Amino acid sequence: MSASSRALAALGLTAGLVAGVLAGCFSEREATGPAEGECRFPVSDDILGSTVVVIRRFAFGPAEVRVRAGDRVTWINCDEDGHTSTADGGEWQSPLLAPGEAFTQTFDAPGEFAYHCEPHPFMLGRVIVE
Ligand SMILES: [Cu+2]
Repeated sequence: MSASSRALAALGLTAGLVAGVLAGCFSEREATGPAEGECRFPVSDDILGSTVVVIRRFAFGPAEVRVRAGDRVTWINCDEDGHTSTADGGEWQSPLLAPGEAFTQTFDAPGEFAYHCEPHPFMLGRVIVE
């Protein structure tokens, strides 16, 4: 392994921990919350500063997040299947996220937004913008 690829691996681990910690901050401390440490994402401006929703085991975690107007929410797909973040009311639509892909949406106006996963309509979530 070259020095540069080792550096990239270390960066990926750090990003995974950042995402895990962020997700943990917003979880309800349930035993079923997203596990940490397995999912690695590159550090990006989109993820840093976002409220992170982890997609894992066909569920959004946490299923409900509260943000302030102007904030960003980033969904990261830590699952082994493709998923979307699709607003029930059409306010946003992510592409089909492959494992390891992320999608960021900025919420400018207050409101409550229910969303689901298009291929798996039983996957439900909610973003509350205050
Ligand atoms: Cu899905």
